[in-house]
Amino acid sequence: MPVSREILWDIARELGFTSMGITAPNHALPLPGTPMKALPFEPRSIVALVMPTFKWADSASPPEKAPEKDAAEFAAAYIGMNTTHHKSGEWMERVRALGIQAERLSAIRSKTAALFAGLGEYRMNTLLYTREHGSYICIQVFAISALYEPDEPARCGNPERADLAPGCVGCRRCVKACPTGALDGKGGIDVNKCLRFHMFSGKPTPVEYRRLMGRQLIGCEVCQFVCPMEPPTVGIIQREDWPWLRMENLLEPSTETLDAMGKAIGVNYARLRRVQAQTALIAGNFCRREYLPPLKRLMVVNDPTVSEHAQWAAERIQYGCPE
Ligand code: B12
Ligand code: SF4
Ligand code: SF4
Repeated sequence: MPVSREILWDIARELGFTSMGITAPNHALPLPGTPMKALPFEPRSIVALVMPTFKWADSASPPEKAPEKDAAEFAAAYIGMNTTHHKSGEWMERVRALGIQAERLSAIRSKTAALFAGLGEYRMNTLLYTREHGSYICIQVFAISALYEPDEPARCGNPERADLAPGCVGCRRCVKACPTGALDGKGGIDVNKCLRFHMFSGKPTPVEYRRLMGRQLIGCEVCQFVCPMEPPTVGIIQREDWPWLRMENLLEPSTETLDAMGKAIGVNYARLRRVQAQTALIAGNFCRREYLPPLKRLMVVNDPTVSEHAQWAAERIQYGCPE
């Protein structure tokens, strides 16, 4: 007996997904420069699942405004993205248990697949907007061996260049608000200018962007939270006083700190040297002399990004802080 589409959706809904769309395998396009993973079966449908993420209740402050609290900061969306990753893994296992082969596709263009699966529209900040949750979503895409009727694509005739959704052309709030001018005002982005691109990249952040990192450990959402098209239904969560976010724990994190971080935002971020590299920039932005001893130790670790960031931070604290 073939498994109906409704059954796949029932499983997704039970796990917390708010939409599911289906498109044809030719709309699963590889990320530029990334070869497509060979699948152990012939994919007959592509399934895109969407789960809402979060905004902080007190709304994200622009990263350059370093507050008094002695802790780093991160975009609340990463909590939701971590949950979505785990829940979509559960979805895959339950679909497999029905006799359908399924594989997660991480190295494909998720927004394009979701556009073709009719799940949302493309806006000038380069994000996909769903009706219910705007761009505060996480998309997960799977290839499956069962054949289903594809959904109607939403405004996406050309996979290389989606049409911009109405309302975007005259607004430009995201373009004006981006601290680095990364958005080109036509729907494209210069990733080398995007702050998020430099966080946790493993490479030194260009000097001109280091102060703009403020106390942000991971994520930038300036071009999202200024957008008037974000619906009020976006999930709101309260910040907590997480010990793993405190500077005293982040500069030289213990295994417990990294474990707690991994549980909250995903193990792929809880990597010692990546954490230290970003935290060194934050320490420089806090401009507190008490960070000099750990920064001096980081200056001599065997990681060129960590040591360069630590050197920059130490010099700033010693000679360049505002009065
Ligand atoms: C690499 C990457 C980044 C890079 C580059 C982002 C970018 N906009 O290219 C960096 C590190 C900067 C980044 C940042 C963020 N990211 Co990111 N990222 C990715 C990743 C892994 C690949 C994206 C990519 O390179 N696609 C390649 C392009 C060619 O494919 P595409 O994006 O599908 O293609 C569409 C557009 O490029 C468009 N297009 C291309 N050129 C042009 C030109 C014009 C004029 C027009 C109109 C359209 C257009 O047409 C295509 C649609 O058909 C995806 C996950 C994935 N596997 O797709 C997440 C993903 C896009 N990121 C996501 C998120 C949430 C973010 C952040 C908000 C996280 C944060 N809070 O910091 C920021 C937002 C920054 C921003 N404004 O984009 C979500 C987006 C959800 C959504 N609502 O769209 C994704 C889908 C992850 C997920 N699992 O949900 N990200
Ligand atoms: S801020 Fe304005 S231009 Fe930018 S994505 Fe939102 S509606 Fe479009
Ligand atoms: S994520 Fe931040 S730096 Fe990147 S485009 Fe948006 S506002 Fe600009």
